[in-house]
Amino acid sequence: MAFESLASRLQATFDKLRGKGKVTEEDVTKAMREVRLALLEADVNFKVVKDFVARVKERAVGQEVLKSLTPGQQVIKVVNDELTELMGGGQSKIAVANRPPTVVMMVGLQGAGKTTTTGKLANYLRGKLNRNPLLVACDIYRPAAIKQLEVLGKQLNIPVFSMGEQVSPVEIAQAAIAHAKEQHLDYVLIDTAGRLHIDEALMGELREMKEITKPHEILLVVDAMTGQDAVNVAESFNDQLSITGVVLTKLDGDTKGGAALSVKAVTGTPIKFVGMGEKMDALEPFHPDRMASRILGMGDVLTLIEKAQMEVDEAKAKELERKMRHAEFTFEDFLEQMAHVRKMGPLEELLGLMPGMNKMKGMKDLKIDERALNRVEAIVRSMTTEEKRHPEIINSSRRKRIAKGSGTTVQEVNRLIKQFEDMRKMMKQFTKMADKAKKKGGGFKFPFFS
Ligand SMILES: Nc1nc2c(ncn2[C@@H]2O[C@H](COP(=O)(O)OP(=O)(O)OP(=O)(O)O)[C@@H](O)[C@H]2O)c(=O)[nH]1
Ligand SMILES: [Mg+2]
Repeated sequence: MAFESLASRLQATFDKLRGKGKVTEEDVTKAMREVRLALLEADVNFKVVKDFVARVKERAVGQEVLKSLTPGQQVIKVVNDELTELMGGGQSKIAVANRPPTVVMMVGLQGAGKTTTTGKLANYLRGKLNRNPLLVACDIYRPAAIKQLEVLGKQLNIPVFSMGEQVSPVEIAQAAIAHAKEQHLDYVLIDTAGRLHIDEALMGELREMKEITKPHEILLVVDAMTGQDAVNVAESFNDQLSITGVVLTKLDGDTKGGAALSVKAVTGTPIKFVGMGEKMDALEPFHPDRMASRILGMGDVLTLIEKAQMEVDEAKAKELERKMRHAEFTFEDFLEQMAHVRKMGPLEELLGLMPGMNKMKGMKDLKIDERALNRVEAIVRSMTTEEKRHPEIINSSRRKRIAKGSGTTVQEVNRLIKQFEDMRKMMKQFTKMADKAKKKGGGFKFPFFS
């Protein structure tokens, strides 16, 4: 996980403060020394660290903290606020033109993830913002670059505009914008060529494209894994092009995180999105506040809630709760739940978002066995509708058939049915306890839904 070592160092520092009834200036100084080292080690820009620590210290040592009731907590809050501020404060959204189409230029060094991000962004715009994007192939230099974008377009079912390799990128971009107007497409995403280093030829071409197409947004794509270099690259691109936003890719890798923390402070340009993987749905809007609390180990509860809400609609959840209470939960519901869980993303990732989870011993190495899940699902899918609704009818010959149909063993089928029955029993018991407590006027809460 990205930020892992920074997060654990900061958390260790603050664990010492958290318990304190009183925090002295010396405590703060000591903690800040540790914070400073942790940030530097995470590859955060030197000057950014210096300013950051100075700001936190000033606020933390001030009256505001020392007179408060839980000073330890207050210091952590100051750090949280300042970290959030460092990354841009609020969320910076993608530009929308008053008159469509909104033109977005994607720029960056070779291999940063421009083309992939262009595809992801189109997918995001259509899926989350209900827009009609057009992908534009302006990388005429790298062999197969056009093809790469066309493949993504096909996969996403989003149109791709290309004119081959003989027409200049600027002309292609112009023609694409005209085409988008004609077709009433509202976003034009221009994928440009990358270079190994920042060179005059590349910048000249990008400046010309900017001049002529007047983009509403110039998104610089940088690879988070490159640490300080990412920030230097951002600075140069910003000097030359006045970029409007940054997309930080490969945050799913184990980057130390320095780039995410320095980019805004150094360039004045906010991070708008982060790339969390190679797949087309692995692009997330960047929320500085959530990232800060994630680094400080408060868990990205908001992201978690949002993910869950997106997938499970409330009425369904209510119905499910009712079923659980009355132990009417069937294997059909079970399948549906599993589909929801899967849609929310890899289980390890979800667990990582829960407060405290990333701190638990062994969590780092925990790999939820997706294969075991697949087998469970196969078993349930091999049941007839009747069996799914009334598991009690599944006798031994049916078990054999289910095992065969799902490519598993009778033992596995037995185990699953046993677990399922146990769960139903448990549900019944909780319901009884809840009813009793209610009669007594007690405050018992159903454990799964509070
Ligand atoms: N893990 C991970 N890989 C990514 C991410 N974004 C891009 N990649 C991978 O990075 C590699 C390069 O991505 P491209 O999109 O081709 O990069 P580019 O900037 O267009 O490269 P050029 O066109 O050669 O300049 C590909 O293998 C992508 O799958 C990300 O967020 N996470
Ligand atoms: Mg590319």
